[in-house]
Amino acid sequence: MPEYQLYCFAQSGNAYRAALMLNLIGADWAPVFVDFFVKGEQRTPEYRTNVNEMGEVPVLVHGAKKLSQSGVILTYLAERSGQYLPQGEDERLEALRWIIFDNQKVNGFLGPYRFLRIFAKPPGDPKVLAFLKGRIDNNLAIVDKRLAARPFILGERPTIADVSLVAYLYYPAQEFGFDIAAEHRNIAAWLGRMRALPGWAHPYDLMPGHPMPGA
Ligand SMILES: N[C@@H](CCC(=O)N[C@@H](CS)C(=O)NCC(=O)O)C(=O)O
Repeated sequence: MPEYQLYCFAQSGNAYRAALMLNLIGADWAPVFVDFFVKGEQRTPEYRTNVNEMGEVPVLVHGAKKLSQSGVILTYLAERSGQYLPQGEDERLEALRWIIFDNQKVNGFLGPYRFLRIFAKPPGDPKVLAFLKGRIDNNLAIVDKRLAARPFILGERPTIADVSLVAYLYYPAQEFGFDIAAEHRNIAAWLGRMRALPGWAHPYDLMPGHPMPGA
């Protein structure tokens, strides 16, 4: 059995953070498919009792440990492997600051926006989508500005702050209805730098469930 198991599915950018990190550190891991779209498995009482009381992916299993929240998983893997690890108190706090901003305001809006656009039946209310799009544009611009002055979020080296922030950014532009890389040149260059890291793989190649049945 592989050392790590990751509950995930291909369309989840939240899970991609953890899957990508496992690949980047060269971990021995295997995905455990969660049928989010057809069975809503993450909402079942069994899942909430046995896997994650929060009813979410990703969940990382490592021996007796079962971790959820991608920021926690990234921290755990960075500390265990010594890779993508922020160094010293200032960097640790800075990484946490960007991971929280990402979870709440960057990919935290981008994920639901894409979900409401292409997966929800019926699709989301246009007013809700317009609200989210305004926040997304604003927050991506903040990340783009940050990356104008440095190659990675904390500086010269990639850390878990970068692995967190790429969550939804490699999914195809047509899934969002706008092209993030074309609209944000510094983000585009940074996504290229992240893509060049040994172990990088696209979310649709890394996690099971793509294409969706019937798609
Ligand atoms: N902040 C969490 C977000 C996790 C999350 O929202 N995952 C979604 C899938 S992309 C989920 O499982 N949602 C449960 C549901 O909608 O029922 C993290 O970073 O791990």
